[in-house]
Amino acid sequence: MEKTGNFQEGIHLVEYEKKYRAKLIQNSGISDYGREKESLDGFWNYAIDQYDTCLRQKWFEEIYENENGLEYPMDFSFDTWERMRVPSCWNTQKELLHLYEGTIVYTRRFKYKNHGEDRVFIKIGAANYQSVVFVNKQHMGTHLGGDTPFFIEVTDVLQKDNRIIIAVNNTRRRTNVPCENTDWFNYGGIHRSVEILRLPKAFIQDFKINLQRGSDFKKIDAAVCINGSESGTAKLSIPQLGVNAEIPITGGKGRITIDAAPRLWDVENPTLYDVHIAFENDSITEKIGFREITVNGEDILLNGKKIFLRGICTHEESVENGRAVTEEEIRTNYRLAKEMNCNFMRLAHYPHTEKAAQIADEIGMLLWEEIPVYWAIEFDNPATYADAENQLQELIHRDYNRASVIIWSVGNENEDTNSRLTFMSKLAKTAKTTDPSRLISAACLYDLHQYKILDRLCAHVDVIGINEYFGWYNPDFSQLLRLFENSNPNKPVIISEFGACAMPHMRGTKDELFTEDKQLHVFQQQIEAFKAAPPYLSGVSPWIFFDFRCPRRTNVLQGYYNRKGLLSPDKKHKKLAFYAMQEFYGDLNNQ
Ligand code: GCB
Repeated sequence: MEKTGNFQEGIHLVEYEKKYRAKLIQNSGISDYGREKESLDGFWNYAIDQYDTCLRQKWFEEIYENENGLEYPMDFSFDTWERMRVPSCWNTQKELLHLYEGTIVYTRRFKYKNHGEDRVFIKIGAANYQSVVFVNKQHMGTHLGGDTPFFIEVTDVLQKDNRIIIAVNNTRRRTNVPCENTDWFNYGGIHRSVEILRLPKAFIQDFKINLQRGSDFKKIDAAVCINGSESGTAKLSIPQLGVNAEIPITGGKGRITIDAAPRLWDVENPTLYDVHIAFENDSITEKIGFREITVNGEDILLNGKKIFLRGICTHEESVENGRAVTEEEIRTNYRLAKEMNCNFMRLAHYPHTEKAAQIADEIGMLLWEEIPVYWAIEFDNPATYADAENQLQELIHRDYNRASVIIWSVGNENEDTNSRLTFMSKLAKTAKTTDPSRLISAACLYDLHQYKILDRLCAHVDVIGINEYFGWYNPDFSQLLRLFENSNPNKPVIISEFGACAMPHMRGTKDELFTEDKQLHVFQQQIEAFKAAPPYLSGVSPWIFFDFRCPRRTNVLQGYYNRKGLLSPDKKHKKLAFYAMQEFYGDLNNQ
């Protein structure tokens, strides 16, 4: 559109975001587990930027003078801004920010000297939701999605003294994944670590390794993608298995199948091997478990043996740190899940930190990982699809080598419309093509009128997840058995959610809503139904491990928390239903 003589971009340009979104950072993953990295965590300067003035007025250009040498008044002064810890969720750091949604501009300086590396990347572990990144006055790119890592090459812009600026915006939007309406709290901030990677000219961008399905546990497939070189030879070694192999690279890619019979990884014996992969001057050492996960008819098989998934759903949250959970908090969750006799956790509803899968590999826990295609996504919008698919790819790239992860879930409780079917079946197919070694699932809704599994997406997944709230949102409990009898899924089904709210410590009769006794009663009925369920029932994962923050839950007992936890928000109090699940799972485990 033609601009008039008094048009001023900084205040008149309505679509100011467009140019930042024109340079999206997508699928930028670098295999980095087991690499040396330097941390940019710590205290960063920040400003609350409710009106997105950083992006509108281009603060990152740091222009203090006009062309006549006259000084401008500035709206910013990076080094004197207040400071906040990175990583963290801003909501937990300052009272003023407890409910804040919008943009916060983060910045810090860092020094850089070349130590012989050819290329330098910055990794941002996760920042919710839109991150516009600037280094030394240049826009490096914009990332969408609140929970997956992204990498930016900064080789050509680095100097001795550097400034990085990240404008993080967690505004809920109709077009985002998830959209503006969710049943959890919308934390904001750079909530996972920021790190620097120094790499040679040619480096291993992607390294994937897994036991080959159907090989009788005797073959390992490995694949590498090299950035910066088309040909050469990558070297793979697994000393404990006597493996020393060469992978020829052509067109930047190579793959190999090796004969090896590793001790299999499972929940009781989570055996991990040191795996080394090298290409020219680059090398990575990762701890890897080898296991096979398959479906046979209505059964899920782990290493060829039928397994029942004794699960629990969990959000990623702690009272103190919000979504930015610490390693100690993750370990506490796993310890409590094991105490409940779980072998499986559904990491709902978005990708949790990569540490979750790394620790699960180590301690032996099976995982379901999920992207936030939750409720009413804008299924007709190609940009929304691209965003969802990118989050899926970034997640798979990040956790492909984690033995603990057995299921990729492409979403939760979406209405069975045509546009949703196109959108989500395409995601399921993408997941399958990117990673044929795992199972694909989604948490679906049953048909509310016929009490039957009818969701058309079920045809596109390996394992069907069904969320049902008999005894709670649907008080007529008898219908659960009807649902089981009516359905003929011909594949494994997991009850991916069931549950009831209870205020920690609140007691009463089993008919009183929000008491632990009512929650226990619902769980007891559910457990009885599971015991009588058809053989296709291959696992259950109650909603949810602990009470979590939720702006939609405003009654006096809820206090902005979803109270369906089996634990209190601080994870210190175990509700009665915890023990019911512990007993049910304990009995199943001993069968
Ligand atoms: C569901 C959703 C979950 C909610 C839960 C509830 O079906 O998948 O995100 O938190 O119900 O408590 O209503």
